[in-house]
Amino acid sequence: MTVTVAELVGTVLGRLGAGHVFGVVGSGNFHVTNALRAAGVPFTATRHEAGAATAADAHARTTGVPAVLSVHQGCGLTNAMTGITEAAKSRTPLLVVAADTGGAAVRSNFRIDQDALVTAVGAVAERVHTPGSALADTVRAHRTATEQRRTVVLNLPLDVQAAAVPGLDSLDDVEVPDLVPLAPPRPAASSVAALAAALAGARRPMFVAGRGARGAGPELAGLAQRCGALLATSAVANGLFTGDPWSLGISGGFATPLAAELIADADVLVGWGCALNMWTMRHGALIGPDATVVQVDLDADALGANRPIDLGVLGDVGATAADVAVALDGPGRTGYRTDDVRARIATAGRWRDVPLDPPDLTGPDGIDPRVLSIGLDDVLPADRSVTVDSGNFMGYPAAYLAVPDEAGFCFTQGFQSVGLGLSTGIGVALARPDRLVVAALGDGGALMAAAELETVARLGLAMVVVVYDDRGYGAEVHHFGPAGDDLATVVFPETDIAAIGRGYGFDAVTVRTAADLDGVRDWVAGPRARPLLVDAKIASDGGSWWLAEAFRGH
Ligand SMILES: Cc1ncc(C[n+]2csc(CCOP(=O)(O)OP(=O)(O)O)c2C)c(N)n1
Repeated sequence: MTVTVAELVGTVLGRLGAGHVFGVVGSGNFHVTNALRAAGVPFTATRHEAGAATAADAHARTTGVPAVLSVHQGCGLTNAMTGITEAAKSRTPLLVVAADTGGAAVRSNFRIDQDALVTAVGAVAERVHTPGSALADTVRAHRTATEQRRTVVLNLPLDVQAAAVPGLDSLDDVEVPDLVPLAPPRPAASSVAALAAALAGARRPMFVAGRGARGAGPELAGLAQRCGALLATSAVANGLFTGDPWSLGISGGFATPLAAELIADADVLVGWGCALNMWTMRHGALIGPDATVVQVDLDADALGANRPIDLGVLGDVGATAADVAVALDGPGRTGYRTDDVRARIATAGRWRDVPLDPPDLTGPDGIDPRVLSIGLDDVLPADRSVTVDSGNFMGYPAAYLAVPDEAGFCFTQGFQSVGLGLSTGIGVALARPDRLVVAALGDGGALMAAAELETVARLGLAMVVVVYDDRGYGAEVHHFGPAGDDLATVVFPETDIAAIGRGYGFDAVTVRTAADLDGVRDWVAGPRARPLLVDAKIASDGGSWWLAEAFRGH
């Protein structure tokens, strides 16, 4: 009896707790993927490696458990590179099991420098070097992914994969080391004292929570209550404070007018696991000229990276919030939490409370995207997860579709790539099968990822795919149109995306007016035996202001 390296690697990753494996299986990753499955890790086949990479990324973000992406050598890996880059930039703990050509196969068609490729995009290149080191190599890759929150590509050369593991007769004899869970790093006592002093002296403290604050909502809400702070999130952390009467929702380009006003008026602004980048701070416009700016982050190089800060605290967000709450002695403070502010948040805290300006644009070209989004928010069940692709349309679902909590929003925008929203929805749907996924896409992103409509239909996922169809690359149309540029490269004839959806096995509704949302209502009320595609033909908004804002940074 022998055990191959491929069998060992899959088994070890399964025993180490991989959550789910996504991939496109070819000869090079066939055995290792089956070993993962045999070790109890569920496998999902997508129709393109790009879809597998992003579904794995979204699954890991939603569950907090590292996911696995399995790809063929060479072209399987290159097909997955955009999703791998997104995961690497977003510090997703993701393990990519990548077949690689054998060391002597120097003329193989599949041969590329896989280490250089993945290193170039910010992932960590790891390798199973020899049959004898396979266990240690695999454990090391897993530790880097989980403990350092990195996207790690574990290259598996075909010759090493096929070799027998020396001295191992049965997979039952594999001794996988127990990994010691690491406590979240606590901040220095001097940093805790300095932040407590800043908050004690604040009249209008404001907390903006980012990706690094996910999971620490209760600690932050508790501290905010003690010091009288208002709460907001970056787009990626949307949902963290859902239901809190002092929450302003998303800070930045998607912020409501009230949120923007109150954030800009803060005298102490604390970014918790939040980069305070151009998106979240509107190029700094949301930071008052005299505001004291504090940043709390696990990574030293994140502190002050985008905006000048007055205080940087190195530490885990939850641990820091808990320690500062202890240091803030005495009775709780009113701070920003006045009756007036509370009443204003209650009446104008959500985008749907803000009167449409300009008024409803619904006309011959289609439905106003705001009216569409508000209508969908009304019709679709509240127990939902929302994923959003990139494009001019992207603020509408982010701003108007309420989410129940932070797991209810997954925003794969670290690389700002069009085409990831649908596969993000697949990963989230498998991570949270109890919820309906609403995947909001532009027509560009929808058609770029269309192959994964088959995956959604085949798996029978509880999903509504909403396509904001403006018959073109709206972001470009609105950016270049006003200057009189030739737009022939970025406009397209109308496509019957509903018919495409039906072809893949979806129910589908074409929406041109608010009345057409009855078709969505009927689907929600029915058995929902098949996923739904909403092909919304939208009227032009003349260019969304958050995108105009973003282009200032290009
Ligand atoms: C992979 C990729 N290619 C190109 C771009 C540049 N780009 C940004 S937005 C956009 C248009 C997207 O069109 P669509 O999905 O229909 O959304 P819309 O802007 O029309 O709302 C393009 C091509 C990008 N961000 N990512």
